Amino acid sequence: MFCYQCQETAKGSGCTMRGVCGKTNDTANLQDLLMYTLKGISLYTVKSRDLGELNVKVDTFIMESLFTTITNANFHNTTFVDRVREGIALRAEVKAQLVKEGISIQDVTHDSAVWTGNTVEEFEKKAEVVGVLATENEDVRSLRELLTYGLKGMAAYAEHARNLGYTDTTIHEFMQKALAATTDDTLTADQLVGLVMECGKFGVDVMALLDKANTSTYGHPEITKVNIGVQHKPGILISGHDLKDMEELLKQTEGTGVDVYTHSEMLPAHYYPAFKKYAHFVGNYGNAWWKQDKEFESFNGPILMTTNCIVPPKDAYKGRIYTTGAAGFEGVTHIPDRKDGQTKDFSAIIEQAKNCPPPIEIETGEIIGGFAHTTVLGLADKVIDAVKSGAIKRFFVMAGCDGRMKSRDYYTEFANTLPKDTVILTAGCAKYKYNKLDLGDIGGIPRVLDAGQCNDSYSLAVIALKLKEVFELNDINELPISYNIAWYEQKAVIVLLALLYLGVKNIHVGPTLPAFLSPNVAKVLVDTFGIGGITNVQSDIEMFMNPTA
Ligand code: SF4
Ligand code: SF3
Repeated sequence: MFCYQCQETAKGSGCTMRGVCGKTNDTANLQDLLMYTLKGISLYTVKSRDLGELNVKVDTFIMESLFTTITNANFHNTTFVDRVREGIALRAEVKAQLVKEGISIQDVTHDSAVWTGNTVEEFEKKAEVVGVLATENEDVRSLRELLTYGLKGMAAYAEHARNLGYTDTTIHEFMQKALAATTDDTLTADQLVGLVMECGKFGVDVMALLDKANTSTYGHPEITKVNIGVQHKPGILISGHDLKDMEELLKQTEGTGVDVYTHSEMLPAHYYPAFKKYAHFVGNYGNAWWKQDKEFESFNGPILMTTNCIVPPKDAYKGRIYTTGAAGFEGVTHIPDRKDGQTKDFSAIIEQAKNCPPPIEIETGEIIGGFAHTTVLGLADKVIDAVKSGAIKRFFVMAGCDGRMKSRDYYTEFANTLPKDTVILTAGCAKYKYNKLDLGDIGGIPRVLDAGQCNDSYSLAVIALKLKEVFELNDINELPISYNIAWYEQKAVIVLLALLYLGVKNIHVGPTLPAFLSPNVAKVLVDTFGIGGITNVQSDIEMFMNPTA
């Protein structure tokens, strides 16, 4: 195996024996083979978007498959074996349809489009030669993987939107064009950079689509205080990012005597008006994903993982973990997808919960959130006055992911050390590094404004664009906003590419720069966009507070 798609990759260069995330050699290889299969299918589908229902079938398959390969989403080998088989069959179907329609496929000769296999042994053998390192030139490899990881993030957001009935076929068309492009040895580095930028454009589109899906379905997030203590009834903990699963779980648990708590990236569900009517939706339990192996045991009840991030479960609570959607883990019960417009069936989880003791309290108090674009723009006058009067000197976008590395304590210290006339704009699980600190407020505006999940970084971009308009600036970079983003997995990659596409410069990314950026590709990002890493809190704050110095 060779995997370097996340921030915690071994030695900052690549996992080769077993993932730091717990992904085994065989799972990693099967994921590589699935990616290869998706590329092969795309080499055919780029020929035509006029295949009717078959295009929809391929769009769905590719989107869901990409999502399963995201860090910490799915560790279940059977999922990947089944998907590779399904992919090969789908590829044959597309091929046959193209031939039937008189579209020439003679130039489709890349191995990913023509290889075949059926047994697990054949798959394992093939997987060994189609991974990331199969691209020998390190700059081409770097650009191909940067693009691919952007697509994985895009696929995750597209799937959440799809689950709420929102799709945009141009996003799928781009995913397939980009996947096919990663097999093309004739593309120059400039052309690949062009595709990476285009990926950012579709990153904006997909986050806007998901924002529309979420807010049209569940209302606009409102300022909300969320209890982080516990109640006295048995509970179900729901984690991940999928709001449709959240809704169905709340409906099915109503009146059962079981409470529902959010975990990690599901916390922002509390901000949506549609979920506030449920009296048994009682709070948030625990912190960011990586602490789950310490916190799930004391929750006592069942835990539903709707997406990433799963940490390989300990025996102490493995029997209480469930996965659904793109998530999966060997030996853990998987709740099947919706069929024919029916809801998912969470009854097994609810039945188990009824027989569990209530959660053990691990902290008390409240956290506040719900500062998505409508809320913040609703406060626009107040915010603008505070900026004009100098009460707010600078905003810090500290969106992204949290992770295990000790070096991430930087973000807690950074938040604590920032001058008191600054405001943090956050989204994603990165917030757990500072959302329980008492950082106070500025004239009633809290100093940490949580817009929501990582995809709600879109809200932060909308706010920035609006402020640019109000202050009549020509360039988004003239705003008193600095970007100090923490990344971990591939959704952070699409968020970053989206910000670059919107013209945001001088974004700092930490705690380390991606291992998949070759020195030359990193140089392009530094020279063109002023991307930088982090150093230490004092120097970085000084640098951010004096941007022209
Ligand atoms: Fe390593 Fe990250 Fe890949 Fe897991 S996802 S194998 S930790 S690089
Ligand atoms: Fe966190 Fe996994 Fe990325 Fe959605 S839950 S931000 S790391």
